[in-house]
Amino acid sequence: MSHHNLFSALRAAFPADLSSTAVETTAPDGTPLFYTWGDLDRASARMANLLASLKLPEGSRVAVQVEKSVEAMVLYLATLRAGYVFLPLNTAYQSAEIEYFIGNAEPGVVVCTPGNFGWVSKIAFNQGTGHVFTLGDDRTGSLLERAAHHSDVHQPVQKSADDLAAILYTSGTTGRSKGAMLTHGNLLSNAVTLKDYWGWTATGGPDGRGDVLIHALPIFHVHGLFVAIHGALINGSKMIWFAKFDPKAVLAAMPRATVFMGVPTLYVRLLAEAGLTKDAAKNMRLFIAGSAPLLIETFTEWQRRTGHTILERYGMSETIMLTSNPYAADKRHAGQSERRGATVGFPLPGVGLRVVDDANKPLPVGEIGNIQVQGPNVFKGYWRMPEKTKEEFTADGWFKTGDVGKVDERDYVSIVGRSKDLIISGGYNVYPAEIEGYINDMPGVAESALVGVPHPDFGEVGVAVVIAKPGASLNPDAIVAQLKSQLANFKIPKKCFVVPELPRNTMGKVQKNLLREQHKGLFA
Ligand code: MCA
Ligand code: AMP
Repeated sequence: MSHHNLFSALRAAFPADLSSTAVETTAPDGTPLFYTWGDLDRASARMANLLASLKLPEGSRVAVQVEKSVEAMVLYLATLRAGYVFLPLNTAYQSAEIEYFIGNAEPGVVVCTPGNFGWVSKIAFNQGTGHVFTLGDDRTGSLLERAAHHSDVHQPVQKSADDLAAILYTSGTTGRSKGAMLTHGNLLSNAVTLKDYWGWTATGGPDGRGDVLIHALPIFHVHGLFVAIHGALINGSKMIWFAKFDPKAVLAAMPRATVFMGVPTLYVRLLAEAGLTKDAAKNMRLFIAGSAPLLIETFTEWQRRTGHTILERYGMSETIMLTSNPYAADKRHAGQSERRGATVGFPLPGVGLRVVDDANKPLPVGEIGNIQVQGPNVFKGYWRMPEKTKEEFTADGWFKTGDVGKVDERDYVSIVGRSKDLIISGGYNVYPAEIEGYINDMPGVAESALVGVPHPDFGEVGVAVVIAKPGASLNPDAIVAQLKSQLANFKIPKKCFVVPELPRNTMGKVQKNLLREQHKGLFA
């Protein structure tokens, strides 16, 4: 390949027969839809030609907040193809959140749902964005109308491995979200590594045409957008595509599929289905979990019910995938092939991982410390935050993950905690500092603390503990109601308490561990 545009690598893996089905899905009205590989190629060419016609400056960002659809994936491919930078946004984000992202990233193009055009376009035009298109989940909107006027042939723009392909916002422990800049080289190297490590096969499988992926995750984060979509495309594998996760629909698709990827909550919800049996899962080759810790109970119960051992892996927005349990015997680690629950496996080929103390000194096997990583998958830095980027790397070039863990004598990595104050709820990250900031701004609030407590469905959820100013009286329901009007729904604390004081250590620091302990049984 003469250039490093990720789209070109994905396109090169499309099967020779472009008339075969690449994606099978259902329209919002229930109509079955089939997209061939040729459809993906032509539709992404049309959109890429539309983007090219806008004459945007090189490196322009295309910010996208739309419902999941195959056209939304095509927009991602078209952005790569046209050489611009894709910036996906969670559909749950509300106006203040969107205003920040658009203000910070200064996209040249914004694509939103038809229903949100009013408020999103106002924010975008106010911040200097030149073009706002709409895209509905039912193939409506100005993006497709405009793209239809363009040619369905397009030559992918030349890109070097170091050129930006995407920016993924990931919240900071203090202050606002940071845009993790991922390059064509980061994404491609990780996709190629995973294709091999997870044993993707282009032949065999249920219809004689290789692996078939059940895609049931949102496409605005690493897991659904990169790991899943790249995984299928770079192997020329068909996807059975769901706009929303529905355990019954996923179960029904298993006999026609071979690979499934999910956050732990999806596995918990599938386990609640009586139809999840060895027979239902007998055509499946591989179940992959990540984005949050998979409880050993879920791992074991899955084994018992389906006969399959979930492969758990670990990654971050800044690094894409870092470690994985083995799919097959791993020669780098004495041929071990065991997928071990409560571990995230081995560093992927090409990824360096070390566990260090607070002075960045590597720790011996089995000792718990800070996880640091390096490799071709590690991002280029935070968008327009050189100082923050510098802080997150050691002087000798290791990225500080903020995760705490250990490597055992068999080389398996386990994550045992986080040094960053972060709650992972159903696979979405909630940064306490952000929510506390909103609560602290409310009239009558002196201070607040948000802590994560165990939850049977979401793994972990946020609980807010609030202190009133002297003389003020606060209503916990009113606090939650106000947060709901300001923030994405998954960030809303599932419970709020107003109490006289917060536990503090001798330095005056709030002891969140005590609050966590106090409330750990709330949802048991
Ligand atoms: C929905 N709700 C949640 C969450 N999702 N609350 C807490 N945490 C959540 N994750 C709440 C809503 O606020 C709402 O509450 C109620 O549940 C129903 O909302 P709905 O949207 O209908 O929920 P759902 O469709 O059942 O969604 C649950 C879900 C979803 C399918 C588990 O959260 C999901 O798709 N999670 C996957 C996230 C993901 O892909 N993460 C990968 C990140 P109310 O009614 O009160 O408003 S990538 C990553 O982390 C790294 C790099 C990696 O390693 O992969
Ligand atoms: P994000 O900011 O969305 O990229 O989330 C990345 C974080 O998710 C990591 O730093 C980990 O804390 C967490 N994570 C991802 N995969 C796993 C896993 N398999 N086990 C535990 N934590 C995980």
